[in-house]
Amino acid sequence: MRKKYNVAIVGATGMVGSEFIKILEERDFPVKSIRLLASERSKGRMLKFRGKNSPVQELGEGSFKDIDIALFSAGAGISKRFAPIAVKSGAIVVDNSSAFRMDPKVPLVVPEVNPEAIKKHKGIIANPNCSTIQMVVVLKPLHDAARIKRIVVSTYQSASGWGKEAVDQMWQETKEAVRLRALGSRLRGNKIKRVLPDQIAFNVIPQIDVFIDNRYTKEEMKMLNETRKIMGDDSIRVTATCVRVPVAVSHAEAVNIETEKKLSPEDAIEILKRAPGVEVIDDISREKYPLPIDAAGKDASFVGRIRQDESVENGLNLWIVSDNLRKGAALNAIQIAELLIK
Ligand code: 3JN
Repeated sequence: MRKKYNVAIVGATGMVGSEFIKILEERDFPVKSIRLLASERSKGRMLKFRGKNSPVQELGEGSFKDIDIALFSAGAGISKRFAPIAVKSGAIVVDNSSAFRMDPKVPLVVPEVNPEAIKKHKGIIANPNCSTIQMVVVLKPLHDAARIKRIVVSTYQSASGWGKEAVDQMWQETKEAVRLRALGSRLRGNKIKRVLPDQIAFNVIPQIDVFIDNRYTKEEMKMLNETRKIMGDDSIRVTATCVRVPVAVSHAEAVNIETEKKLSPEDAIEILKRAPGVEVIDDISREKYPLPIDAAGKDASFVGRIRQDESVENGLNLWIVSDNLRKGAALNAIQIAELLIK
């Protein structure tokens, strides 16, 4: 009989938490028992797992007794405090926050890209940032074929990347703007709770996470540092501009790469059609390309608009879209857990 595992979800009531539950069910992960953990606020709420109600418990130091695998998605602060406690209790932690991603002792894993890195884990495995995951799934096979020297990426990130409250903000603002027929101007004097840096309805915001000394945001620097670590190549140059757009689910990215060897768009399409975790949607004669509303709820990193960058010797442009709550978070973490138990 297949071995089964006691699984804990930290942040069970969040948007990624719900995806964890759904994907464990969908993929028939060998779960012996599930422990749903969240803050005191959610204590006692009931969530369904495999048709059975399970109570949400308050996260505490004793939460990890007998747990084999703990999936964390409750922010870096919670991970820093509780992941080491979980490991001490004998669990292996797959952490969705930035807390340990750049720790040289912690593997940062995208199963399609660097599955071998997982072997070096000492109890914690980090799940990369959503924007990084969907990009490297597509770029790794191109890197293997032609060596990527430089990446220039602009993101179009959905509200759910920041969580439920950001989606609520977008929803409330949208209703208010429509009510006032104020689609082309700022909403004023409303009482809508704002968690994003500004109004997101009928707007785009060139800020994700906070600014740091070099005038970039943390999200932009995560894309640089994490890409190098996952691809195992510190020579790749990366520059990112991360933008919030009024989309609920799925991040999109306009990606420009410069390669050492020449790759035609046709070569790239052939390589990507065979790449694990990638789906090519690139039929311009029928005006087909990946869209956030189509990627939502799916597993792949979708790529299209593949074309030559004619401004340089060896360059390509790509458009990459993926469900940020799934491949960008819960699905990637569960694929890591699947590697662990294999
Ligand atoms: O906003 C997005 O689309 C992605 C946000 C990710 C995020 C938000 C707050 C804290 C992270 C992350 O995964 O890097 C963190 C964090 O863990 O630092």
